[in-house]
Amino acid sequence: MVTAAHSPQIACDVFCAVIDNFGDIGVCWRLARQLADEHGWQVRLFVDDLRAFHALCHAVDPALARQEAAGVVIEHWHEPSHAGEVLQIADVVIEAFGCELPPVYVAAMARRARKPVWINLDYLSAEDWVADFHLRPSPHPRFALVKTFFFPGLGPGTGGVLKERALDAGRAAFDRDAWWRERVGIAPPGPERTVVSLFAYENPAIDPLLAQWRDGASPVVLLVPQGRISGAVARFFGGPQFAAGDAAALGSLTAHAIGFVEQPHFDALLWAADVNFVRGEDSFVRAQWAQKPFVWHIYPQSDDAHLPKLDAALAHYAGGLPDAARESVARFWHAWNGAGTPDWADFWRHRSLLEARAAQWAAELAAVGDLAGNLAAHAVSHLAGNLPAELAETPKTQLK
Ligand code: TRH
Repeated sequence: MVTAAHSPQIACDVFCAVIDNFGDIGVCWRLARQLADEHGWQVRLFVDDLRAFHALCHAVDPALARQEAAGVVIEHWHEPSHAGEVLQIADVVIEAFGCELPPVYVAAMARRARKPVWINLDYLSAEDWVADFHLRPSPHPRFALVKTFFFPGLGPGTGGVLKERALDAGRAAFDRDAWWRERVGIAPPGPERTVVSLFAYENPAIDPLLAQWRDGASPVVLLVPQGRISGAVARFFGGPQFAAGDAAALGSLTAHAIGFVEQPHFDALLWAADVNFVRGEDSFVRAQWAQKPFVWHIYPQSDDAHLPKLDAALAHYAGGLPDAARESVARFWHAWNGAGTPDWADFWRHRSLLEARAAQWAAELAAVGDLAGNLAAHAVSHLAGNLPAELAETPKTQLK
């Protein structure tokens, strides 16, 4: 197999259109940094919404057309036709989530002597069909170009999900005590308290769940990054808002609102909690690497197209649990995604099984390989094949 670890000088352009929230840019930013850091690629990231990006990386200035952060060149993709200040075509072109490349860029790709490797990076789905469609080629209708569909997934035969090489070492070195003092301003809760992190969309199931935590026999400490669920938490406690630095308590429940942090600091929240409520795509993946029990608020799609995806993820992750625990996880996830009322006691009585499964599942998922590494290996092997015979001996830097 061709490995991508020693492929310096590969130029890669990633195009990202922000549809909603932080997931599109969240995935692209993580991938771009990984390709630059771990594979030595020269990466340019074209993004149409720099404000969402700024939330994940404060160094990104929404006013700038071109800038650099974390070793990645960032271009504000301000019009559909914009393709960078100087039209240079990269060796590897990644079009994220079906965003359409500027036509002028595609035409220039077709003129390039050495055709770029063109990848359409799709959204993550754990469904079975993904392995059949992963790496399927799609010839361009007019140009001599082939686009390859690259599907993230949770099972063998898919592109896997993103995982930085240093992630597990960072998790092992995590200083829980320091994190609590710095981020929440208190000492970490003792083992008699269950710490829950809550990153979610607006969700009608939040009220019964908060009430169960309030009325439960064992104390719960809730950490809420400021965002779309904050209003509901504020209403529950009877306050006007629940903004970073706010805290509230009712019965057995204590809640702390914390600020939205830059992306590399997000994992620490998951490591600091006993159970993580996550959403969308990227935080869902990070919760799996955190090796803690977790609950997924999937991104809702029209016609309930997200429900089979939820069940497919459950089949992978919860499939390794004994029947009662598996059914309880499925019930709780379904309720958190609109079908029924969540029953915390029913879910959390399986805590030790869920903790054991979380570690086991992370190992199973790691066997699929890291998405950036899988993508880089695919690109490197295809780049060699794309070299025209008359240029085979030409140094790569002269091919641009
Ligand atoms: O923000 P999201 O809901 O994004 C969604 C999904 O990706 C969905 O699949 C997609 O279709 C839709 O957008 C358009 O959830 P996600 O994917 O978890 O992205 C959130 C990002 O925010 C993730 O990279 C983690 C990051 N984050 C921080 O960097 N700091 C924080 O404090 C928090 C809470 C999150």
